[in-house]
Amino acid sequence: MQNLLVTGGAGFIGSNFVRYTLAHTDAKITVLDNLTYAGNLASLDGLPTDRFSFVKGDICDESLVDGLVAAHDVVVHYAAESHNDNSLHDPRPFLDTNIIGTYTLIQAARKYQKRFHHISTDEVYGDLELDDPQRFTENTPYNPSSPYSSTKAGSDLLVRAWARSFGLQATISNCSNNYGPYQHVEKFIPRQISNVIDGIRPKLYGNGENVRDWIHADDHSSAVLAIIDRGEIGETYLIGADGEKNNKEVVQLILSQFGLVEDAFDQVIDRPGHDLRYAIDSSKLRRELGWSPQFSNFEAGLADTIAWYRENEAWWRPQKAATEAKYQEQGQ
Ligand code: NAD
Ligand code: TDX
Repeated sequence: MQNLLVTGGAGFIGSNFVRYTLAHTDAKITVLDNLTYAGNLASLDGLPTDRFSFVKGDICDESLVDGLVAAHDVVVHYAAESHNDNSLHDPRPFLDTNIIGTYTLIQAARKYQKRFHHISTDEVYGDLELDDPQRFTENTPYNPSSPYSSTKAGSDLLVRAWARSFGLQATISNCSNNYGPYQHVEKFIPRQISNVIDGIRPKLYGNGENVRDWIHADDHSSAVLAIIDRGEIGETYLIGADGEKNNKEVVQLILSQFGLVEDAFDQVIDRPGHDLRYAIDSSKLRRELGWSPQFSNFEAGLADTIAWYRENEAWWRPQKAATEAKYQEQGQ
């Protein structure tokens, strides 16, 4: 297979893709990541040195990006500022990394005529009513709500424009909420698991009716590999595993897996502009590329994830106190 340049490969989903791809293909991978608070080299421990290397650097650094893109066959672009709550308090890094960083990468991919895969989110489509029978498809109009999702939407549109105007050899995927090991404790599921481990009650924003469409990170990675391998240039693919659950149900599943009563959670201040529901129709990806998810049982995947956080406290412990202090300041 080929030489892949994976941006953001020290983050949650990027590191999953790196491990998954090294295990399932013979590709060589270089990770480009500037190790923000969300990047963690420990997520890439133990990978084969003859097939994997790491470069610490910023995707906005034109000369660094130019040299790296020139030296690889495919760019897989995961790097982003990824947390909605952070984007509501300090949007600027989201514009820099998500917009200017993507621009810098596609300029280089255009110059050297490299295959480019852009990782994005279902949040670009806005949200759905709880009882809406429609789910998001590749044709749903963009309608992002937060600084995070609007910068991701902007980055998608840049990639589309570069494909149309400059012939960039690009594909885009928009995936739903991922869960699994190595996710930062700022995010919903690891925050609640690590809270319960620490004897803190889980914190539910608002009434907990908001629905997210959960997919295991391994299934996201297998879908991205399928798109790189046999996706059609210029196309967008939605990735999802029919995993809709409301936040209260997820908290109650976590509590029950710890043997705690199901109302042992706190309701805290709601997120401003909080999207109500995401739901993905991934039939294009399944039909055209023959992809299907391997994790069909959310409870079982969640149990594995809980076991991982119990066994790998050394991985998340250094981030926990500062993350909770920040939430406490915000009343969350
Ligand atoms: P994450 O925050 O865990 O990881 C982001 C990584 O990018 C970190 O390693 C960070 O150090 C790196 N990074 C940030 N700014 C950078 C810069 N300027 N230069 C180089 N590296 C930089 O995020 P994640 O949850 O793994 O998300 C990865 C991608 O997947 C993002 O593009 C996100 O929008 C997308 N996505 C995430 C989800 C989800 O549920 N987490 C769902 C759909 C799509
Ligand atoms: O403590 C919490 N309590 C709570 O009720 C936190 C941290 C979150 N929530 C709610 C907000 C959301 O409805 O849980 C849901 C999930 O929250 P996040 O983990 O922050 O994810 P979300 O905002 O849905 O965005 C995620 O999925 C899409 C990723 O962070 C994005 O990067 C991805 O694009």
